[in-house]
Amino acid sequence: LPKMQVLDIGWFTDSMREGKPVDTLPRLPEGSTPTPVATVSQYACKRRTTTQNNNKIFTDAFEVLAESYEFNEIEGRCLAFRRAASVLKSLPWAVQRLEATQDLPCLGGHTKAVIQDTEPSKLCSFRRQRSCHSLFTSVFGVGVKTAEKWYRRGLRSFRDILTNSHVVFFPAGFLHYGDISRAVSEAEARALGNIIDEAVRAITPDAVLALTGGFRRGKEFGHDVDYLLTTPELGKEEALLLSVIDRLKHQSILLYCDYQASTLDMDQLPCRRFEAMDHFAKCFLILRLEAGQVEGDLQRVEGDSRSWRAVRVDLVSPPIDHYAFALLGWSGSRQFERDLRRFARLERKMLLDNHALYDLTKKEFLEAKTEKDIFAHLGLEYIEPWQRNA
Ligand code: DCT
Ligand code: MG
Repeated sequence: LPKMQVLDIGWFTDSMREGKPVDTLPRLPEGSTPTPVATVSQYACKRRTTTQNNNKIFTDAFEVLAESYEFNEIEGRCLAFRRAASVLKSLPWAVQRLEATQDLPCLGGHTKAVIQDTEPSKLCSFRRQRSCHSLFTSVFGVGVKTAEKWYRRGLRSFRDILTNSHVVFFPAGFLHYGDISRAVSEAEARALGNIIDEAVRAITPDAVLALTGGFRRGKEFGHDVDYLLTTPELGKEEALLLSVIDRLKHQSILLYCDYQASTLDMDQLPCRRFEAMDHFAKCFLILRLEAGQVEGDLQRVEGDSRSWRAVRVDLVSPPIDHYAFALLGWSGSRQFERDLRRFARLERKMLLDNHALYDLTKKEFLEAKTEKDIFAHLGLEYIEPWQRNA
């Protein structure tokens, strides 16, 4: 399909960003022929979604709403807007008129109302609430629940938080705040990859180090860099992770480390809760990255004369026999993972998580050495990592 002119509601998203009141939304032209829509699956794991988003105006608006519903614990609406955003992200064309969306899955009344005209006043108040939420969750270690608690207590700024005696806050979260709230570029991620790879090789030459998260999906920027680290020797992965952390510490590039030991217990699997953190040994790090190690410039504010910046890095160490599941789980996107699990459960009667795939009918775990094995068990066409930006 030819790429079409996007309906101009740029002023609408700009107003949201600037906090201006939004009174009316432009109506979509009436009486025009609907754009033909190829069959689009309701499951993100059956769609191919690259980083090129042709419907950013709409998906941004949906994501503002999804986030607000998440903060207010209205789960159904939150999910509905996330799914709708995800469907629009997968389209190789720009939505020009409402009628064009009529055959698309996951675009219900509420999402259409946003595209058309009914939700603006809500959007505006959501926007104000959201700016506080985003400010708070931008602090490393502060999640949705904590941000919402602070907001309900009437706290609106960092000053409010730091001066409120009832708030138990995390000093580590404010450590290098300026740096870690700034995006990480692909060049910076590559430089970090070289540093970690060098540390890993010095310890175990046959270790497996794999880039996951947004950068594996081809994103140009991310909020952190995610890696899986393991060894072919089963049971040695946790010791390897600890040695790597130790080496980074001795190189004086480890600025912060939150280590979580493995709590993996096969008897407790399969896990039915999607959002639960997996049980692998892992660490949430802040590393020091020198400008000289990066091709091009460091991402920093103008006037910053330091020769380095701090970057958030996650290192996860699954045992080698869980590697494929961990790789698939940590590669994201979150929406892609959510729908993989939903598809497995509803369409295949299987439970999938970051550790394993369990067949409820056969009552057995299905083995996988690669991601392709997992897609095959699920009877799904293989989707490349760069097509998982759902
Ligand atoms: N993930 C997971 N369990 C968690 C946290 C994350 O399985 N408790 C998965 C989902 C996505 C992936 O790991 C990476 O997480 P993020 O870094 O949060 O997402 P991202 O896609 O890499 O986004 P960004 O580019 O902003 O880092
Ligand atoms: Mg990431």
